[in-house]
Amino acid sequence: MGNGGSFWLPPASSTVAGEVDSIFYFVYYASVVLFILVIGLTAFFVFRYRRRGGTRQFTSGFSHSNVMEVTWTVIPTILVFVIFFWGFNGFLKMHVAPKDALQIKVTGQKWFWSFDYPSGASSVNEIVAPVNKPVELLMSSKDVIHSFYVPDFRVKMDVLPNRYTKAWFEATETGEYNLFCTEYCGTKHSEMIGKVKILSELDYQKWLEAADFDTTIALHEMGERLYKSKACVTCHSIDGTPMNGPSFKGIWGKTEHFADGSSLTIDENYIRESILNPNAKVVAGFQPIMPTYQGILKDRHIDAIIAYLKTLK
Ligand code: HEC
Ligand SMILES: [Cu+2]
Repeated sequence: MGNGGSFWLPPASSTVAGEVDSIFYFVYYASVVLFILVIGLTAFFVFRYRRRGGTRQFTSGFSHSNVMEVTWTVIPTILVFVIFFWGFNGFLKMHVAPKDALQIKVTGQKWFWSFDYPSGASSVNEIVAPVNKPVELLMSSKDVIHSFYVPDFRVKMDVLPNRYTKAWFEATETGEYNLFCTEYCGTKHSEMIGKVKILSELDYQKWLEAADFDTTIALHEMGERLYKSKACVTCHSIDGTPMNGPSFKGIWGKTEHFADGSSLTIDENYIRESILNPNAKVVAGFQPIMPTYQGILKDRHIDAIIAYLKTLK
């Protein structure tokens, strides 16, 4: 046992792993003891009562022994009960996430994993979570059945299409852990391998902030992604058609008129204000239904959206 793992089990790096391992070792050592007892006695009797010399020896008429029958009924029954209640208790613990768990959405599809975080960030093939904090996984599949398995956490749960399944873990150490798909899901099943990256709370927050901000692509492309992923697309078109909100087509530099009769030329500060405090100025002819993105979009995201809006001539 212990964190280095053993011949039988990988390192134990989650809060439930210790108990899973204890039950495993209990069953394992009980089996070893019974194996030695049964095979040992068999071997001993075979030797002790082997045929010797020319004369045949017979035992006296012997039908049964109450003491032995009660013993070999009661002891295994107790063992089975212990394993059942211990295991059932552990099963419940592993299936009911603590109330304050952080929820991460897990999506399996041929042949990779994707993850969505409460902040709106997302990642592919690498699930990032803070240490010493319960994390609940809400899982579904886009195609066939997959299975989410992190050996070091002793967490394993099927991921199904058309249904949500849940699992949870609380990592006890920072580091990187293997994530496997353990349900054969097609030709590249064996390559459906990911990582669980456990960070300190601080690093996790930093990661979240950076996660939504890919530095390998241009700012306006990032803005376009955010336009789609942050649901702007449900209320704002880019082809000039007004929807719940005004279209973004040609928005840059145009003069906007507001419900209170005032007007201004659309610039960076106005867009920033529209995103963080949408009701400060309500565009004439529209309802003040835009949600605030305060706390959801960071400054960098707003920069990206502004860059994108500038491209929509
Ligand atoms: C639920 C619908 C809805 C969503 C989602 C939404 N908006 Fe809006 N938005 C509106 C409405 C309605 C208005 C006009 C009323 C107002 O000014 O509050 C508006 C106005 C705006 C304006 C001012 C437009 C103009 O022509 O003056 C900007 C800029 C804007 N939204 C940006 C965004 C961005 C960026 C997102 C996504 C991060 C977003 N909105 C998501 C409904 C929405
Ligand atoms: Cu799979």
